[in-house]
Amino acid sequence: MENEDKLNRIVESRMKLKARFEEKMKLTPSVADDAPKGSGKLNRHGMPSIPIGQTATIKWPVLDLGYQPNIPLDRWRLTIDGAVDNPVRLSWKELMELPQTKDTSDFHCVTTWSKLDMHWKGISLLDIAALVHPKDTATHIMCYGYDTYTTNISLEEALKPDVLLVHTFEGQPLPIEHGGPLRMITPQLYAWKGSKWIKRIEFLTEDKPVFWEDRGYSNTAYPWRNDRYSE
Ligand SMILES: Nc1nc2c(c(=O)[nH]1)N[C@H]1C(S)=C(S)[C@@H](COP(=O)(O)O)O[C@H]1N2
Ligand SMILES: [Mo]
Repeated sequence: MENEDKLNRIVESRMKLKARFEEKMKLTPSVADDAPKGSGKLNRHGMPSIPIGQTATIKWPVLDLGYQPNIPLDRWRLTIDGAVDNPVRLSWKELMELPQTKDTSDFHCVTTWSKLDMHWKGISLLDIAALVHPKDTATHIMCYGYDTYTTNISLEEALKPDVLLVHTFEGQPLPIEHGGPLRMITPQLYAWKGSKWIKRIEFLTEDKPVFWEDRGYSNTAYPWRNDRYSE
C-alpha cells in the first residue's frame, strides 16, 4: 500500500514536470532543428541516424578515466539531492521498486563512433525527478560517478523520455566496464553527458560546466550540429 501511494505520487509529479518543461523542451536542438546534420534513415526522434562526422560501430568501445570502480550491490547507494523538496538516498532494492522503463536508443561518442539500436532497461530520469520534486528554481543537474567523474545537463534535456539510469543492456546486467551497476544514458546528446557508475545526482539552480566541459568540450554537446568543442 505504501509503495502504491509512492507510485501514485510519482505519476502525478511526473505529469506536472512534463507540463513545466514542455515549452523549453520544444526549443532544444533535437526537437527544434529543421535541418539536423547527418546521414542514414531517420531515427526514432526524427533525426538522421548517423550524426555528422560519426561512424557506426558494432563493438562497444570503453571510454573512462582509467579506473573502473566495482561497487557491490549491498553497498551501492544513489544520492539525489540539491534543489529538491524530497532528497533521497536509494539502496539497490529501493531503486528497483521504482517504475522500470525499457527503451531502444543510439549512443554517440564525441570521438566519432556511434552505436545504434541498443536495448536498455532502467529508471527514467523523469521518474527520479518526480520522486524528489525539484524546486521551481531548479534548472540543471550535476551527475557524479564513483570514479570521480562529473557532468552537467539542463533539465529540458535530462527530462526527455529516453534519458535513463540503466542497469540492464540486451537483457543482461550492465557490465562494469560500461558503468554497471548503474549509469545514465543521453541518446540525444554526446555520450559523455551520461555518467557511468553514477552515485549522485544534484539538482542545481544554475548551470555549472565541469570535467569535459572545462577541458574544451562543448557545454551543449548536440550531435546533429557537430557541437563537439567550445568556441
Ligand atoms: N563516470 C564516468 N562516466 C563516463 C565517462 C567516464 O570516464 N567516467 N566517460 C564518458 C564518455 S567520454 C563516454 S563516450 C561514455 C562511454 O561509455 P562506454 O565506456 O560505456 O562506451 O561514458 C561517459 N561517461
Ligand atoms: Mo566520449
